[in-house]
Amino acid sequence: MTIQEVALALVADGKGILAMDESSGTIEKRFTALGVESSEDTRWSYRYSLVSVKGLGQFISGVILFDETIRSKDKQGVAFTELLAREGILSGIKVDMGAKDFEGHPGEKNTLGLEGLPERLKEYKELGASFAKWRAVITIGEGIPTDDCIAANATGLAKYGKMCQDAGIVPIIEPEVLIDGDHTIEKSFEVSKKVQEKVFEALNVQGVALDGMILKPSMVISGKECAEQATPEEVAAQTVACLKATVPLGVPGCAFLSGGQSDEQAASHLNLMNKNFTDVPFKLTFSYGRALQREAMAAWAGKDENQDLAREAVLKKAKVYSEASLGTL
Ligand code: 5MM
Repeated sequence: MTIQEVALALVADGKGILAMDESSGTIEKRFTALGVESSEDTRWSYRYSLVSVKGLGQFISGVILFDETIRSKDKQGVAFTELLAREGILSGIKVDMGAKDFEGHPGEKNTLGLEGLPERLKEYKELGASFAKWRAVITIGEGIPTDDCIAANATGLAKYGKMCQDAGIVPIIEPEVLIDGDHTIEKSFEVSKKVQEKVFEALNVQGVALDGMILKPSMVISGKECAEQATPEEVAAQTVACLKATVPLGVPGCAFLSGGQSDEQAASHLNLMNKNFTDVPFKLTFSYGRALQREAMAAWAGKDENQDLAREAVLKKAKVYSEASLGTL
């Protein structure tokens, strides 16, 4: 498949992406919250359940894996990527090395991982990856984000994007504006718009082909601690307005992250966008991590015998978000 075909397939009607690319630290945090130890065995048990769901391919176009998982196999020696392929699901890989403290800029992060990336991409392609993901993190707070932080993260995303396309891999470009803080939805709009504009400027400078990439944005939403929370209709309207103002023609689609929203919010916001705005020139779908996995992980609860419960839970959630991506929920 060409990168253009992969990008289109990722945002095919009624389909979205399952993000299960938690780094070692993040998966440990999630397991610990359930009282489960994070070991190679427990991670395998949980993640095996997610890649072996019969019927998942009806709702999920691609799954983002972590380095450990893209190398994993089932008990018969079949690679996880092959199990996914049998369901018609594309495999993706997280390639950033994490958001690190941005020197000289207290409270801000810059995502690293460009060093040696072309070699890693080559290996991941051989392992079955057709797309990749890199997440940049922007925090809203007193005097932040700074222009320096936005520029550094936009450049990182764009350089990663170009390296991916040169390797025949579709880059998912993820500039996450965090929901943490007491900012208003207006502030979220202002920052998201600026960040997305700078990201597309940087993508242009690096020569990233717009039809061979997917944007993974956060929604325009009130900060978690904001006293006055915007309504779901406002979130949908502001998010669509922001993307229409920043996403150039040619980008096949945007696949949102859930970013700490509840499952219900993640479903209703996406549904309202697709129901109320039918003139958007690109697809609006999901690339959820927590909103797809929360119930599945709780159902699994560290026990192999609960794998079927995890499978049922993730399938159920995938169907809900699939309907939301069509605006028919
Ligand atoms: C699944 O988590 C991904 C990796 O995060 P870390 O590098 O922090 O371990 C993360 O990038 C995820 O893909 C996105 O944030 C979307 O997940 P949510 O939970 O926000 O929908």
